[in-house]
Amino acid sequence: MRKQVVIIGGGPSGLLLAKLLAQSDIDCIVLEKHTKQHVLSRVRAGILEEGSVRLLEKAGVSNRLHKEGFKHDGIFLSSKNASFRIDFKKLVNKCVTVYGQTEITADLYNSFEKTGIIVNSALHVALDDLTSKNPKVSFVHKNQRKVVSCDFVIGCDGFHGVTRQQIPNTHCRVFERMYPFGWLGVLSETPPVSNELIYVNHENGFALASMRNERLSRYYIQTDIRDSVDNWSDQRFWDEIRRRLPTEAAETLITGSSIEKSIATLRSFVTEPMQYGNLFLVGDAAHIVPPTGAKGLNLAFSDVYYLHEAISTFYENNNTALVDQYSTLALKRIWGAIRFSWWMTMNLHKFPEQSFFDQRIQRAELDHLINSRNAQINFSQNYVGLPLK
Ligand code: FAS
Ligand code: PHB
Repeated sequence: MRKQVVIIGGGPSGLLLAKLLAQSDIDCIVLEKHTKQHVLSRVRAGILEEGSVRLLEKAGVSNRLHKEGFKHDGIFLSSKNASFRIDFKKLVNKCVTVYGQTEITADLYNSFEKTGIIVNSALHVALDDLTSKNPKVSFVHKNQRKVVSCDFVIGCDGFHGVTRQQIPNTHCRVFERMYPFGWLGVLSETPPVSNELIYVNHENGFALASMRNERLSRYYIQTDIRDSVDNWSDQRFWDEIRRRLPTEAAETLITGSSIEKSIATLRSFVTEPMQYGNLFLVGDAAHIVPPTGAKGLNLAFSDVYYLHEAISTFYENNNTALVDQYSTLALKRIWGAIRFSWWMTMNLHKFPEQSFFDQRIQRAELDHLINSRNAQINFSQNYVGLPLK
């Protein structure tokens, strides 16, 4: 088989890139190791920056998003039971949209129906000749081994995928920080406790009240890094998040059975560069942020924006400038989001063995944000999404 572009990974970044490339009449294929049902069973991100919404509109998959998504003009920060609202609309005239990653992935899958572009259950993907002009990707599908030669191989296979491993250690450098705690996330068919997100810095640890729609709530609490979902009955979870939420929210919290419950580890991770020969890394395959800043999915989409621009320019004008510059361009914005996600994580969580000095610095950081309009403008610019250009 011959394709212009082979994309490894049928998560949100792989599907969105394939959609945009197909719109540019670029012949591509997506190789996803799991079934569509498995991919759509994941519950992950919930917040879209304006740039991500524009990109989904450009891809022609934003109808349901505009019908069912919720625009949010601000968020609440709560510490020592006092809540403070940061008004993005007033400060930077922008907003974010609440619309689950699961729904985005479903909208993208549905837009590919019967095109044959997405191959699910594509197993044992292997890459060869990445530094040649004719890289090859082999995989097993329905017990048949297939080989695709192409111009570009795109790694959209997430943090645990195979593509990042193809870059020799001599050609890349990893920057990583693990955080000494996890996030226990619960999805429940209950009305959200607030009409905007509440981020909580509490003496027991971080908490976040979010949502998917008027009937579906998403909550998170910071847990010990060694904790297990088995230790958390629904009742224990609701009792703890009620302790951490500000009084008014705690008193109006409506609880119910969890329909999804999982613990995610938190890390900051970047691999540089994000390309090797004709292999290009996108999204979680290249970088990971702690979900505190709601950046993971949005960063994956900004990589898609840069790479689609680069590849479509290459085929239109036989110009490799943007392709050669992809990693440099993408990393500038990535490090801005890595910094913001790190800052939010460092100042909203309880760190084991935190010194009194560090506790006071956390308080001083939050006080500065609450008392400085410039700090709120800077916070808002980061939360709604840094410019793509
Ligand atoms: P993904 O990991 O979504 O997709 C990669 C795809 O590649 C998967 O479908 C996988 O099956 C496939 N794949 C892997 N190896 C393969 C192989 N060898 N061959 C073929 N296919 C292969 N972000 C937020 O903004 N907010 C959040 O609250 C949030 N919560 C998260 C919770 C969890 C538990 C996790 C893991 C991530 C969370 N994220 C969150 C980040 C998340 O949303 C990612 O940023 C987003 O999924 C990135 O999308 P992709 O880069 O497409 O990677
Ligand atoms: C979510 O709704 O899943 C969510 C929202 C904001 C975050 C992280 C997760 O920072």
